[in-house]
Amino acid sequence: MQPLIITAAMVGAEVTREDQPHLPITAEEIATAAAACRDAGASIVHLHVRNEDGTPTQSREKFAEAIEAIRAKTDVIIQVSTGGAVGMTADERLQPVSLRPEMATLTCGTVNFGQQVFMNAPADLIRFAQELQMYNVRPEFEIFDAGMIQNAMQLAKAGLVTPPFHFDFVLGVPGALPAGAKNLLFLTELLPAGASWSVAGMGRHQLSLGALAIVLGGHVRVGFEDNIYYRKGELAESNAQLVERMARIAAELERPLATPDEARQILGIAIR
Ligand code: KMH
Ligand code: ZN
Repeated sequence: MQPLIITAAMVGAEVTREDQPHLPITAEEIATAAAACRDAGASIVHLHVRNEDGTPTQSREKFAEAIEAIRAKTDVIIQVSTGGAVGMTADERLQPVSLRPEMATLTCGTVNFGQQVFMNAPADLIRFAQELQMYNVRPEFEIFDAGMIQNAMQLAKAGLVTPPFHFDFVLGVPGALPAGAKNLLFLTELLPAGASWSVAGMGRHQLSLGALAIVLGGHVRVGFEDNIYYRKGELAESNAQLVERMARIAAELERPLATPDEARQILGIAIR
């Protein structure tokens, strides 16, 4: 098995300080949380940024500020979000890509997102893939439902994404594929040979699906974007606490953790 890549999704676009008092918001808070997650065993941070008032933004400037602050503290891979928040335009969402981060997400289809719709029209998928290719940014395919794997492979067929392919299964968003062991297994069986994958389980599923992924040879995403609790009724103290727990489980299961450079190798990111 490959060494385990733990991704820390520390901020997201939806969680508020009211929901989770330890949510990092400023560039400095985000960088401090990223360094703590790296120390705890994460090799990627999935990055969203916020305005001063805590609202989500895809501002290029805000991303630049956060990336610079993270870079000053740690060697973790920075994966910017191009999903942003529901309702943002493609132009808005694509802003951080021109900063040439090592990685970015690429959501592979439209999906209900609670009572809202997370729009990713076919033409947008092509545009996002082209933009990532133009700036030499490695994509992570975000898969909210089974058909999205097919959409990702269409982009590959068109030469817009080259192997090695990396998928992230986002399971348990209301309106998308529910979280569960059988759904995760089903998705892994649909992947092209040689692809790597991780799982982002929503809420309590972050723990159980993460543990399953460790056993299956996949990778794991944890953090406040997907889950604010440590256990039922108990908020997590930090993003790093969630990373630490996953690292402990991996150690018990004798799955070594990937360093950022080992993760770069797995993901086809040139070591700079
Ligand atoms: N906030 C969600 C609507 C991504 O980062 O690429 C989209 C999202 C996916 O979080
Ligand atoms: Zn995200």
